[in-house]
Amino acid sequence: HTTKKVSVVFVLGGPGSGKGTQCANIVEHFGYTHLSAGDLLRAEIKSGSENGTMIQNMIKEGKIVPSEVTIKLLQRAIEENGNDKFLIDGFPRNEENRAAFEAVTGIEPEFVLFFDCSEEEMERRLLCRNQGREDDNIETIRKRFKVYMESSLPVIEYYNAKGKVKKIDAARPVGEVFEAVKAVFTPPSD
Ligand code: UP5
Ligand code: MG
Repeated sequence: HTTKKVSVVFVLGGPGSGKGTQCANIVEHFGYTHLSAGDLLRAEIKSGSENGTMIQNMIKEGKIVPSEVTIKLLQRAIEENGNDKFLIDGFPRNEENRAAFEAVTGIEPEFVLFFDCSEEEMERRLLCRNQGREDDNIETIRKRFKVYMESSLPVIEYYNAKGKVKKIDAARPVGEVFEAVKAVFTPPSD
């Protein structure tokens, strides 16, 4: 188990729903540390690690990287950081990710922030992102949507059944989405 006592929010939603964009805003306003599982995996490819080629191939196919790889990266990032509040963006992506993370780290999320957006809008955003991501082409985007529907949505359903999901309409402009996000992180005043 992770020895540190930490507070974790899972930030979930389809490819292009705005997880990274909104996490940057949350960091600025609420003092969390942002850990994007996808960014950690892409950094692992760049570092030339022994798993790099495997990770690269899986991302190109829109497939979910074996959980022990992703969990190790997340756990290391948590332990190396002085903060005790983390946004974990884009993880867990399937039931096995979820169960393994809980078993290995002993961490349960405070809540799950869920960015709900139509596939049509997500596709539009990904196709005009233009940041050179190898998975932002229409063939891979379709595969990512399929994996999201089949494997990732059930994780959101799991937490929804536990009353832990804060659902945000993410199809609106960035500023409007952040207004809704702020309300989730701001304790009610009386
Ligand atoms: N944009 C954002 N918000 C907008 C708004 N409200 N209105 C208009 N435009 C908006 O946004 C995407 C684009 O849309 C940007 O250009 C942005 O400016 C614009 P972004 O904030 O980047 O969306 P995000 O949800 O973060 O999209 P991303 O593509 O990162 O989501 P994915 O979940 O697909 O990507 P991730 O990096 O998490 O994973 C990539 C791959 O890694 C996976 O497919 C998988 O192969 C692998 N992976 C694992 O195997 N395991 C993991 O645990 C994690 C990843
Ligand atoms: Mg992202």
